[in-house]
Amino acid sequence: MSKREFDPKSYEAKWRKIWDEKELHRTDTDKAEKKYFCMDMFPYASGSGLHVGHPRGYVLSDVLSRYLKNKGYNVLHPMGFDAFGLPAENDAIKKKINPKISVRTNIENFKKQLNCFGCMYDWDREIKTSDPDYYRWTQWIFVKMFKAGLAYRKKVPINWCESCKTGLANEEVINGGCERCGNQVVRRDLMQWMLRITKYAERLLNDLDDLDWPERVKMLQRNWIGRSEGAEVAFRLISAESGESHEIKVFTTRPDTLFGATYMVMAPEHPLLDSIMSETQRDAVHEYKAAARRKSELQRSALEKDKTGVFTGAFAINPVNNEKIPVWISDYVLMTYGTGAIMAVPAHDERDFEFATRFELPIVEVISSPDSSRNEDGTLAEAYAGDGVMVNSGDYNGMASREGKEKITRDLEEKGLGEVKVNYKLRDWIFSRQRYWGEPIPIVICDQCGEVAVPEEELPVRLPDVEHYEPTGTGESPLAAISDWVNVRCPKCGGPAKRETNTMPQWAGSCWYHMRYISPNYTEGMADPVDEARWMPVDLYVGGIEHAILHLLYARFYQKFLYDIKAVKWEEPYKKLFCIGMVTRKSEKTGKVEKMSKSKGNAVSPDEIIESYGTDTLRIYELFIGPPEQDSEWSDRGIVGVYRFLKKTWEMVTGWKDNNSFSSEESVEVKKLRHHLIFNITERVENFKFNTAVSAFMEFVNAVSNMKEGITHETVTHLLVLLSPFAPHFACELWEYLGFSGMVFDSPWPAHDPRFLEDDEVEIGVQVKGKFRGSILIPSEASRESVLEMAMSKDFISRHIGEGPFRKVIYVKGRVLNIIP
Ligand code: ANZ
Ligand code: ZN
Repeated sequence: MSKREFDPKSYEAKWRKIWDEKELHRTDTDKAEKKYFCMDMFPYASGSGLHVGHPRGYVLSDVLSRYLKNKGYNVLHPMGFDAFGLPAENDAIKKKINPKISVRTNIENFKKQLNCFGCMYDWDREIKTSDPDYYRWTQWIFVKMFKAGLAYRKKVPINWCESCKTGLANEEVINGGCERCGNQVVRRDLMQWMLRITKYAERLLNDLDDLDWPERVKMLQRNWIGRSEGAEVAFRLISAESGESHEIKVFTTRPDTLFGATYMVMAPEHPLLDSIMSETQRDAVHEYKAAARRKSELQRSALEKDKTGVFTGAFAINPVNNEKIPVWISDYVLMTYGTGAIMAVPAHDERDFEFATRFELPIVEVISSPDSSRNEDGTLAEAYAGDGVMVNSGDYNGMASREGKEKITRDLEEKGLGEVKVNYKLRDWIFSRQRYWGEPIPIVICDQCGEVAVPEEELPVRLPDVEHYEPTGTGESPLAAISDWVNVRCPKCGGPAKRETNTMPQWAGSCWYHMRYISPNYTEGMADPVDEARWMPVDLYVGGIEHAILHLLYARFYQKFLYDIKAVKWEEPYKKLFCIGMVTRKSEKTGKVEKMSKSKGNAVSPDEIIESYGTDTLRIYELFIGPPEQDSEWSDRGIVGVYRFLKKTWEMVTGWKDNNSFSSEESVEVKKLRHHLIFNITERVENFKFNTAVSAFMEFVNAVSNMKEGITHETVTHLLVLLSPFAPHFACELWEYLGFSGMVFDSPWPAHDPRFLEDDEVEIGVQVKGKFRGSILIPSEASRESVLEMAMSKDFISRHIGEGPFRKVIYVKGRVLNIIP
């Protein structure tokens, strides 16, 4: 019989076809015992296609899914497309093709590529967020939120991207730039739909504790939600001109420093400002307000920025000591946090200290601590923000600041001048986009009735076809120009009304898509309640860290809302999250090692790799490239190495068959190697150490490929079963070549026998310059380095050789060590 060369192209597509015909990847959601829901973050349907960085996560989740399926789990491993939103629309505009069409072709291409990765996706469950049957439910959720008072319309200053010509959510502004295009974001007042995510702040924060998520992601969410506990304290505010008295509240995390409040600062946008400032300061205040408008909140709150401000001419009364303190405005105080005004305590707050130094305002130390840093004259050299003992604080002197914080708050509470208060950094979610390619917001605006939800049975509100889909830049979406779509009857009173023409943001469709996969064709609701109860939550979710506070926070918010209205049974969507590291590569343009991307000119196409080396080589290399949670650099040599490994394995296995060299009994040596392999692969897959799992295969093949006997059918069966999640085509082809019955996937996952894992000990002779100096006992599998180390620890060796390094060390495995110092 002639030798079969290793030629992945000759069999990979064939096997995918067979899997399809056998419907191997269909999941029967009626069978929910031992369920495992394994999901990847679905790709944007943008036009750039996939590069080899993308499948890193897809391969990881697929190997795990295949492994669990083999172990008897009922695995749901779906895939879909995030088809609405900016990435898809910007791509369409660039190509001058209507997004309706370009998205369809992009998805076809994506699917072709995805299919070549050999993943076990159940395509019957494919989701596209731009399908009317899908976005009907995205709109339905919005209507429910509207009815629950969680969706509301408000004129707010928003982050506006001049280049994308749309408003953005706070989460979409990264270091002051647009999340999509990097353009600097400016402020603009627009009537916006908002979602009251702040109502869920406490639960979003607390429930993080129970999630099996990377600590890094939980920390990012905690900081973004930004809970601070303190007090709201009422000051009296005296108008400069009329002498009229107002009440103004400040939020402070340090009520214990109240005696050190030497001035007050209001945000330049504070509504009381106009009624309290003095005539003489009016011009300066207005000028300052105008300047502040031009800055983003991020710029304003940067710690290192020079502090600016203007005196208002008015004074406030400190409630604890009745002292009259000046009221200033400064842009480091934000109108959107706390109450928009602060009591400034320069001795103990860094920003206040800088401000007071600059404007020569008094600094009164009220917390004393040996840790504060001082000038030679004993005054504070910088703000001391820690705890200590209260001083200059009347009756509270001598009290520990922690206690004082509670006592002052209680005392103020009794006098009706303050109360305990918790604040969050989290803001409501700006939910309107002035763009075409998104879910229409299902609201009608009527002169008589105001905002009226489109009746649920009339959903979806379909996105109309348009000629001009480009953003207008006027603050209105292109939908506003389609008058026969815009003008409707009010669902409530039947009078003339207009549709809302803004669309939903990118993230709307991905907030709940996991549930649609469970029952993709269900028409009675967003998800079949029986199946949802059985299949949620998602057991493993794999994706990039860049979604830590966008998608992953929004999806948790949606889930909690849907839970509250009893639309779903589960309160958290994703039980375990795995964040996959990026694939990097040296850019030909810049020479720097950067995240792989088309625009950086350092992308490698998976199509080319598959063409030259086959899918299984790509799959294994994606895992072998490095620890999966870390960024790893692509290497062409690495790919060749993996290809050689598979080729060697191929030649080894076909050689056994061709030469009829299988033994009837496995040798002890092979048995040990096999059980080590079973143990290592199982343990490493379960713990997401996929890169070292690949090394274990390589070591095994290196060890057995030279053996002439002691290999049995069991040896090779187990090797192929273990390999099958990693290299499914390869394993299927060899399985067939060996004439084994059924499919490799149906063969049970082997179990290791711990008795064969223990290393034997052997005695070896140790020589120095070829002269025998004594024997030592070592584990038979010990490496050369560890044998040398063990030898050096023996007195009868070390006295002849010194400490090294040595000219030469020769180790004949299990026999003899010869050291030449
Ligand atoms: C007096 C004080 C004394 C403060 C002290 C701190 C230290 P976090 O932790 O971020 O919640 N603050 C309150 N509202 C503000 C606003 N709208 N813009 C800018 N700063 C504001 O910080 C709360 C603290 O930030 C508050 O506590 C307040 O300054 C300031 F030794 O009040 B503190
Ligand atoms: Zn009406």
